[in-house]
Amino acid sequence: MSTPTPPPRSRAVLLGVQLPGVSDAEHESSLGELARLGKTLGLDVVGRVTQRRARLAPAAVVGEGKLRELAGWTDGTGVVPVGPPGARRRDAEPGDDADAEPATPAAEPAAPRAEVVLVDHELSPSQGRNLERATGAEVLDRSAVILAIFQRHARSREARLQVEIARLAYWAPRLRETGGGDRQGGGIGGRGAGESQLELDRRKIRDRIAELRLELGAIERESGTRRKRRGDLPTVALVGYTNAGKSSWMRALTGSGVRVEDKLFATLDTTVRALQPETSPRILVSDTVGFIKKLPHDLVASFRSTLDEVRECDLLVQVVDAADPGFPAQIEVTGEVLASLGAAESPRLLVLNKADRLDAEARASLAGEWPDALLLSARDAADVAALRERIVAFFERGHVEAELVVPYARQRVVAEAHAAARVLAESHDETGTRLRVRAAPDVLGRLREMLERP
Ligand SMILES: Nc1nc2c(ncn2[C@@H]2O[C@H](COP(=O)(O)OP(=O)(O)OP(=O)(O)O)[C@@H](O)[C@H]2O)c(=O)[nH]1
Ligand SMILES: [Mg+2]
Repeated sequence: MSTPTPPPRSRAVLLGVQLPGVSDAEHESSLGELARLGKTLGLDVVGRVTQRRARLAPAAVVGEGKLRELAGWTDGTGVVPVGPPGARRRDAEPGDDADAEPATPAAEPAAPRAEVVLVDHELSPSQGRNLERATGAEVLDRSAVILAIFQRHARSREARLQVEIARLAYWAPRLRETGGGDRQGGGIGGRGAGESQLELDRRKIRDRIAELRLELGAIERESGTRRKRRGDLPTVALVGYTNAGKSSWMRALTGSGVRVEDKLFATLDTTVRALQPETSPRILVSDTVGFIKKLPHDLVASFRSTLDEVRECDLLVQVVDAADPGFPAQIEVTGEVLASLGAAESPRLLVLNKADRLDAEARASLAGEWPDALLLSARDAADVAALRERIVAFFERGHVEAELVVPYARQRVVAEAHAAARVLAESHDETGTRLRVRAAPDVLGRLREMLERP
C-alpha cells in the first residue's frame, strides 16, 4: 500500500445569511466559529460573502447577485445552470429577493481563489448541488464540516463507527441526488475516494449502516458492562462547548494524559479516571465530546451511547470558556444538548474557565453576573484544588460522622470502611479497631450490619 499523501491545503470562502432576529454580534460569532471549524480541517479561510435576507433562497441560499459575488471567489460561473441534472432554477421566484440586501456589484476579490465554500446553514441536497454548480467549488455546510472533523479526529473503533454511521446517514440523500458521477474524487467532506454513485446507492448505504450498527452495538454492550462494573461509585462528567477546557480539567483533576489541543473536537472518546488525590470511595471523572451550535442530529444520535456517561453521572461539571465573549450563547447550546440527552435536571456546577485570561475588572463583573458559578483556571493549582473540594463536598453532603468499633475477628469491615467511607481517624485497643468515619447514612448502615451479622 502506498503512503497516503497529506491533503493539499485548500482555501475556503465563507457564505452566511443574516436572518431576521439574528443580531450582528450573533451573526459575526457564528461566522467566526465556522472559520475556526474550517481551520480545524486545515482550510485557509480567505474571504466571506454575507447577505441579509428574510429567509434562505430556496435554490442557492443567496440571491443571484450574491451568488455571482461568491463565484468571483471560486472562478465559478455564478449561475445555476438550467436543465438536468438537478432542479430548475428558482432564484427568480417572484418576491424571493424583494427583501434581500442588494449584492455588491461585481466585487472582484483581490485575494486568492478558494476551492471550498463553507456555508453557515444546513443545506438541502439541491441547494448544495446548485451552489456547487454555480461556484465550481466543493460546498460544505456546517454539518458536513463538523462530520469531516469528527472523521479526522476519531481514534477508537467505537468513535470511528459512530462517525461513519452519522456520515453515511448525512451523505445518503446527497449522493443520491448528485448528477451522473460528476464527483467521485473524495473531497474534504469525505465522500470517499473512488466511490461511485452506483456503488453507494441508498439500499447499499442502508445495509452498510445496519452492519456498522451491529458492530457498534457489540462495543456499546461492552462499555455498558464496564459502566455497570463501576457500580455505585460516584461519577462526575465534564461537559460543555468544544474547546472550553474540559480535557484540561480532566488532566488537572485526575492526572490523566488525555489530549488537550487548541482545536475544535479534539476529544471524541470518553475517558474515565479517578479524582486525585483519591477519595474513598473513589470519585470517577469522565471527559466527553464537546458540543457546538447546530451539532448534526445524526452525530448526536450516533454518539448517544458515548454520552450515556453524561446521562448517568451524579454531577455535571459544565466547563465554559469565559474568555470567549460569546460564552452565554454556548451555555445555552450546552443546556439544549443536555436536555436532548435527558440530563437537563442533573445537578450541575458551572465553571467559568480560563479566568487567567481575564483582567481583574472582567473577573469582578463576571462574578457579579454569575454568582453561582466558579470562576477558575485549569492552569492554576489553587483553582484545581478548589474545584476538587467542591466536587468532594457535593458527594459528602448529607454524609454523617460515626464511630465504629470493629473486633479483631472482623477486619474485613475495616477494609470495607476504607473502600466505602472517609476514615477520619483509626486507633487500636483491646476491643478492636476504632474507626471515626464519615459516609452516607446508607453506607454506615451497611457497615453496621456487617458488624452485627453473626
Ligand atoms: N489560558 C487558559 N487556557 C486554557 C485553560 N483551559 C484550557 N485552555 C486551553 O484551551 C484549549 C482547549 O482546551 P481543551 O482542554 O482541549 O478543551 P476541550 O473542552 O477538551 O475541547 P474539545 O475536546 O476539543 O471539545 C487548549 O489550548 C487549552 O490549553 C485555562 O484555564 N486557561
Ligand atoms: Mg477535550
